[in-house]
Amino acid sequence: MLRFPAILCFISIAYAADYYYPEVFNDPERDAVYYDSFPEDFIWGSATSAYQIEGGWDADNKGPSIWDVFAHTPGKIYNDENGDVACDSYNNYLEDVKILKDMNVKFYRFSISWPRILPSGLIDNVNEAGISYYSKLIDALLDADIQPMVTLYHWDLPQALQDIGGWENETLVDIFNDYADLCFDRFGDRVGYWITFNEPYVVTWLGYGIAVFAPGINDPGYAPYRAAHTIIKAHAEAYHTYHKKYSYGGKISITLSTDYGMPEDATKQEDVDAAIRYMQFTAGWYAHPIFKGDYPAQMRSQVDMKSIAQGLNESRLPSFTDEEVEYIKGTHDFFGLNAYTTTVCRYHESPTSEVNYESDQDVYRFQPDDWPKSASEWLRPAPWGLRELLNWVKTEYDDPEIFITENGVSTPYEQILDDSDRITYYSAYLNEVLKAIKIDEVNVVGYFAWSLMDNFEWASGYSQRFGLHHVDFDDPDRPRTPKDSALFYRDLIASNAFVINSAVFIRTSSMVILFVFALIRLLK
Ligand code: PNW
Repeated sequence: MLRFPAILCFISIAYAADYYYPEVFNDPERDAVYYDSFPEDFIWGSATSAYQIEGGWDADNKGPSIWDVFAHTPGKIYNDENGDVACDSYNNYLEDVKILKDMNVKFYRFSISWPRILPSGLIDNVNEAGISYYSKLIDALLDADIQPMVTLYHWDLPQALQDIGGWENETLVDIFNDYADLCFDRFGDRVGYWITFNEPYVVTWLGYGIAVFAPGINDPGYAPYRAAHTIIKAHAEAYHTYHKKYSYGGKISITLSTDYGMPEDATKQEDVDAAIRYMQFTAGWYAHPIFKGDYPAQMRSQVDMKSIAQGLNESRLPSFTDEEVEYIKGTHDFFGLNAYTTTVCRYHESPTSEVNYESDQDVYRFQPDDWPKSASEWLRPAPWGLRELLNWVKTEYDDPEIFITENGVSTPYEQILDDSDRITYYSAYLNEVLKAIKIDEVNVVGYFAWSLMDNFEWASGYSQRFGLHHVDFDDPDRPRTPKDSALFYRDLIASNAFVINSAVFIRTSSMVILFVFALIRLLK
């Protein structure tokens, strides 16, 4: 007699909530869809980067970048594809502005190709044709009532600067500053938001550690640390230049990335520590110096300890002088965060013989097989991880203003316009952003969907599509067509909320009534 009402109770609870990935993520406490609105002034945007969309790789005196050289090297990119033409945004930028406008986004994050405006990387030879391209793009955006957020470095270093050692050469601090200064000078009156570097962790690890990205250096124990050290100083110098030399009143910061590191066994302190250490080695590597003045203590001790054990007479992780610490500390006006996925972390002691940035962490990482997939091997949707990550940033970096400067998911080349899996991803992730804002009081002020349109996905070429808009790469005009997800995003921006629909409302309320009745029966 007791059983029937008990079962009814259970069913009513299970069906009262809504889930985006009901088969895997169905914890009512953690995963149930949350209905509420975003703050009124919440910033909605979409993002791209120069090499991934522009094409025009040698147009109008542009110099070659490390990505031009890397992609032109056989065997580096899926199918030997490259960004020579990409979405041809060099010619189609008005089309880009139009599709942004159609979605009603108020912000567009794009990047400037350094060698397009400084072909050799140096300030002594400004390419006015390149300046004019970005100037026209910015004007077109402003005319359409869209604010630009400009990334100065989204990975396409002038090849001439790689020829002198790239980010391993400290002279790039001043050379980058000259480039940044030029951009502030020419565009600063019209650009309110600047990002110095996009995801330096990916630049240094994939580019200098394991050679899967340009410049293709394979030096996993040393080069990433050296390159990162230069990048952090270059960031700080550009930050100071922007605020000291100009008084535009805009904001400038850096965009960092990490997956949310989840301990495999939350009851084991060593797994909890491993997960934190992983995030310190990725985002914290840069965020700690910039927000707190120096590398994370755990990173310092791990790399120092390993270096000593390896018989080296100095740590592979360089040090900042006291003066540098002071100069770097506080060079942020917001926290730019790119977030795509979650990773499970387990403590694992790596052998001392491995002279390698990943081994330095003593962490083994994986993603469970039952998590949903995407077209990218590294990217499995696990939306609750974004809320956790936002809370981590809030706690670790003293409650900064946060822009999610990238978030999105890939689908295979073949899939065309009906991208319901992308809609599920965006719904799930944005719902977690909403929970972080409303329930946890994390100061997330804006969100940029990656990406405005399908584009050159680095070493994966065109095989993985991240776009809200489909691009036909077989057509010389590279026509853009909104996918279902673009329409979804447009509607979400218009409502600025997760609104409960009538079907869900009826189901939820009937489940509540059922629950109350079943409970009364049960208690009788
Ligand atoms: C970011 N990984 O890169 C970049 O900022 C974008 O340019 C890129 O298109 C986007 O994410 C999607 O990949 C990443 O292998 C590239 O872990 C690779 C990885 C992570 C981020």
